[in-house]
Order: sequence, then structure tokens, then C-alpha cells
Amino acid sequence: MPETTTDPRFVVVANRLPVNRVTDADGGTSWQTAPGGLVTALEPLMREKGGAWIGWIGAPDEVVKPFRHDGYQIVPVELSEAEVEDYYEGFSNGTLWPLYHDAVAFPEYHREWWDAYKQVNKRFAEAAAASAGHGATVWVQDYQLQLVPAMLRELRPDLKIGFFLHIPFPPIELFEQIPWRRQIIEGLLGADLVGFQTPAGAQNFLRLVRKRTDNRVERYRVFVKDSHVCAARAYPISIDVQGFHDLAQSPEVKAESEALLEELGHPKNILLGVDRLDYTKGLRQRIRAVGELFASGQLDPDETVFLQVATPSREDVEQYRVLRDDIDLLVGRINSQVGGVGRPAISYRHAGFPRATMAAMYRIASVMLVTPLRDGMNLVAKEYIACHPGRAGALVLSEFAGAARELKRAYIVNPYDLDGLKETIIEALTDPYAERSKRWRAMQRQVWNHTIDDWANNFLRDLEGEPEPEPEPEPAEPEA
Ligand code: ADQ
Repeated sequence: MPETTTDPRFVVVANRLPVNRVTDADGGTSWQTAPGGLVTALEPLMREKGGAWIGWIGAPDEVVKPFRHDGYQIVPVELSEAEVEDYYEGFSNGTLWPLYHDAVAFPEYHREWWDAYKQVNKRFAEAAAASAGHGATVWVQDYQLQLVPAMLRELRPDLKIGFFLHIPFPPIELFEQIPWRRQIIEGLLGADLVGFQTPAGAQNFLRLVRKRTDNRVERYRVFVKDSHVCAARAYPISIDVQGFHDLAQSPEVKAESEALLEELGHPKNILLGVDRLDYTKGLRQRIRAVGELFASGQLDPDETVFLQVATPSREDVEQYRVLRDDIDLLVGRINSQVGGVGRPAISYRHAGFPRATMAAMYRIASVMLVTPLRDGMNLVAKEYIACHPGRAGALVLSEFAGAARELKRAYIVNPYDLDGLKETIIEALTDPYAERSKRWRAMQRQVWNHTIDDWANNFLRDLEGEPEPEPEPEPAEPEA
């Protein structure tokens, strides 16, 4: 067991590593930091404290030795092709993902998926145990690794173990479907601190612990029998607000947004949707609602374009292939029925884009549509607020996104209510400037005052702090 002072004091354990392999001009390969808020927030801490990041490289059956990258250690964990199918596509994305998102798709339970999940979680726990210095802090990320905290505590009781769940934690009535529910609860309780996106997630977890275990629970703390105290609290994640803002102000992004406007034919209004192509994101409902507004004439395709981009996602999972075909059909049908002069009413792009292009889109969107059926947080909503340059952007936001708890001055909708959704889109488009700008200022204040750095610092302060601080008062409601 490594115990020297040079061993990492801060270890992140996540399904994926924060690097992508790139092929250089001379045919060799190197590693590039993958863009993303989590990496941006944690990298400085890793460099400062001496860190290691444990994760999968994203390709099956490959052995990559640990290496140093940008001042910290990268520790690859191998997955076989069968494990990718059973642990990742299977139990993580075919069981947990739909179940934790209100079962909006049918969660499947297969014993071989569960076996692979346990086996892979064990491998991650062992890798973390072998890497962390004595008394180090280990921060485990997300639903793919819920068994790691307890497995790791067993191997290394000297560590401080944190866990953050990026997706919702479901109501217990849903969670209880899982045949292996006890092991998952115990897995999470192995942490000293379990973070959720919202207080509702933390409450669901604590209710479950009360009902299904005989540990004593006091407010947000679980006194795990003969062991330690596990706290469960909300830490709403955010984005690198300044980074997004600066990017959107850059001459390159301004030029790109001009080119995009030109390409779209300089419409008066642009409605924008930006999502991973996922059945939780409410794309079917959103596209149908906008389609009906075009068909009824409430939106004029000569004036308004709906730009929807959807990043390809989990294409090896059947439900995602079906969704992709459904959306293609739906968009095709609407565009063949309604259309502006020389351009489709819905400009649909099934592709991933560089961050700069995303920022260019956020710049030109008059109304941003974020209407998931359920979402842990939804960072797109916050990115739009950081990037849009005007003083009166408008955000239509699902009440079922974690972000709705913070962005109370968005145009809040129930995405299942198509008529309500249609009315709210029209309201957001046609509200007077004064109303939109009042809402906009309140949302900007919220986003600028709660950045990804605050998120990471608050979590780590509570994890490492002795004694554990009392909860802070709720942030004041943004002014109306
Ligand atoms: P996601 O479900 O992936 O994240 P979200 O929070 O919206 O959802 O983040 C998506 C990210 O992908 C954003 O940064 C966005 O800019 C980017 N993106 C989307 N479409 C893109 C495209 N076409 N091209 C390039 N980039 C694109 C999970 C949870 C969320 C939670 C986050 C963080 O499901 O609820 O907010 O983790 O905790």
C-alpha cells in the first residue's frame, strides 16, 4: 500500500478518463484533455495536491499503462468488450439510467449485467486503493460506480471518500424495484459524503436509508453501524461561467455566429435546442410542440427557425437507435408540411460540435428550449445564460430539470403538457422586453454567483472539513 508523501493526496474516480487519444500528423498518438466542466474544475486541484484520475479510456480490451498528463497521474482501468456491454451499456445505461430518470424508458434487470457491474466496480475500487496516498481524499463520480465507496473503505479505511451523483436519485418507490437495492445502498453508504444535484435527491436517499437499513439517521447524517458517519447533501453542479462568457465574446465566436445567422437566412427569431440525443431530454415532446405551432400558424416559418442540435449518444443501446429514427421521421414530417422560403422550419443537426460553435449558437438564440422529462441538472441552461450577449434572452425550462430549482425566473414548463409547452414558448417569444430582461437579470445573477469552482470547493470543504460544518442557509430567492 503506497504511503509516501509523493503518492496522490487527491484521487478522482470516474467511468471515463479526462483525456482523449489523438493521432498526430506523424501517425503517433498522444493524449489531449477532454473538454468539460468537471475536468476544468478539478485539474487545478489535482496539480496543486498531487492527484490521480482513475477511469476507462473509452475503448474495450486495451491495456494502457498509467502516465502523467498536465501535472497529474492518469490511471487507466481496462474493460473487456463483454464488460462494456454488460456493465456500461447494460446495467449502467439499460437499468440505472432509465430507472433513475423516473423510468421514462423501461429499465431492464439482468443478473449478468449486475455481475459485471459488481466486477467492474471492484476493479475501480482496487485501482483507487492502489493509487491513493495515506489519508488521501478520493472523489468517486456518478451512477456507474455506486459500489466503489464501500469497496474502497473496506480496502483503505484511512481514506476520505466522497461520492457525487450527476443524475437524479429516484423516489424510493422506483428505487425499490432493483433486485440488488441493498448492495447499492450499502455501496453509497461507504462514503463520508454523498452529494446530489438537489435536496430532493438527498431526501430520497435518506428516506430509503431509513426504510431499508437499521442505521440511525439524524437530519442529513447517517450513523453507519460500527463504522463512520455518512452525510447526504445537495451540491448543485455548475459550469465555468467566466470561461463560457469569454469564449462567447471572442472575435472567432462572433464571426461564427454571423456565419450561422447567414446560413439560417437571418430569421427574426431563433428557437434553440441543444442536447445529447437521449430519451430523457424530451425531444419528441419539444419537436411536436414546435411543429404544431408552425402548423397552426402561431409561428411563421418565414420569421422563425427552430435550430435543434443533438449529439449522437450511446448508439449501441437499442432504445437510443429507436429514438434517433423517431426524431429523424418527426423532423422530416414537420419540415415537409411547413417550411419557410428556401429553408426548413426545423434545422436539425445530428452531430457533436466544438464548444466555440455551441457558444455561437447560444449567442444567436432568442429563446432556448431546455425541456427534459427528467434531468439531474442540465448544464445547457446555464451555458446559454453565460454565453448569450443580449439583456433579454429567454429560457424555457422544464420543471423536472435540477436547474429549475435555481433558475426560478426561467419560463418554467411541464414538458408532458404539450399545450402548456406551446403557450409558454409563445409567451417567451412575445413577452415585452422589460419582462424578459427582468427574468434574465435574475438568472444571470444566479449563474454568476454559483460556478463550477464553488461546487467543487463546497463539496471538498464539507468532505475534508473537521468537524463537519452546519448546513448553510438556503440562498435567497433571486429578486423578481
Ligand atoms: P448530460 O446528460 O450529458 O449530463 P447536460 O448537463 O445538459 O447533460 O450536459 C451536456 C453537455 O454536452 C453540455 O456541456 C453541452 O454543451 C454539451 N453538448 C450537448 N449537445 C452538444 C453538441 N451537439 N455538440 C457538442 N456539445 C454538446 C449529466 C446529467 C446532467 C448534469 C450533468 C453534469 O444528465 O443532468 O447536468 O451530467 O452533472
